[in-house]
Amino acid sequence: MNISKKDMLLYVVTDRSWLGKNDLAAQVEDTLRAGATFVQLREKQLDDAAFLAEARRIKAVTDRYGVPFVINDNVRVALACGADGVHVGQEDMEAGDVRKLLGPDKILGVSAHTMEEARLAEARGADYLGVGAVFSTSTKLDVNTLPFETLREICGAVSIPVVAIGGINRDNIRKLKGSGIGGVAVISAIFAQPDIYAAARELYNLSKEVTTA
Ligand code: 3NM
Repeated sequence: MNISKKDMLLYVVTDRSWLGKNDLAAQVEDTLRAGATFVQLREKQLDDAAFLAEARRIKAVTDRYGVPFVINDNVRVALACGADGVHVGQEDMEAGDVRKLLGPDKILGVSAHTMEEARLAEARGADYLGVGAVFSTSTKLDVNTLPFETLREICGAVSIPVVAIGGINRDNIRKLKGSGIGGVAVISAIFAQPDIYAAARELYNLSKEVTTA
């Protein structure tokens, strides 16, 4: 699927760690009301049946808003729920294998942390790249932070959109200005906040500022 740079503007990645008694689909809807342009369901603990049930609930919401919906690292769940695609990391299934399973029309997103990974992912059929960690993060422990210059070089070297990820919040997002990213992918600066709508709305407005610079 052809993904445009503007689809990356505010890319939300779900996380149930802060959910408590709240409902993830309702939280995702709050981000969509605030302007989120892309949703990734990321579940590291659920079995396939629970993952699929949650995926169906979230997809019903993203469909209503006409926003692309991808599943993190689980092609079976993505195909079963009819998601728009899959996002894989470097430690997950290899991008070319995922593309074969998905076919040409679904969205394939790939995480890249170096220029080499970025070029390879594009060659293997990625539609967009998640590049990070641009700032230090405690949400994912096995990632290093990447210099601004590397982010800028990757954006200039590939012809698919790039979304920055890792530790992005209202205080540091402006530092990404001039990098060439299409937008920001965010977990804790949205889902760990008491007011999800307000947090997402602020980041949406800030991302517009940063990406039109
Ligand atoms: N991937 P937060 S950083 C899921 O660098 C993920 O590839 C990263 O969460 C990468 O917005 C990251 O809370 C965590 O920092 C992002």
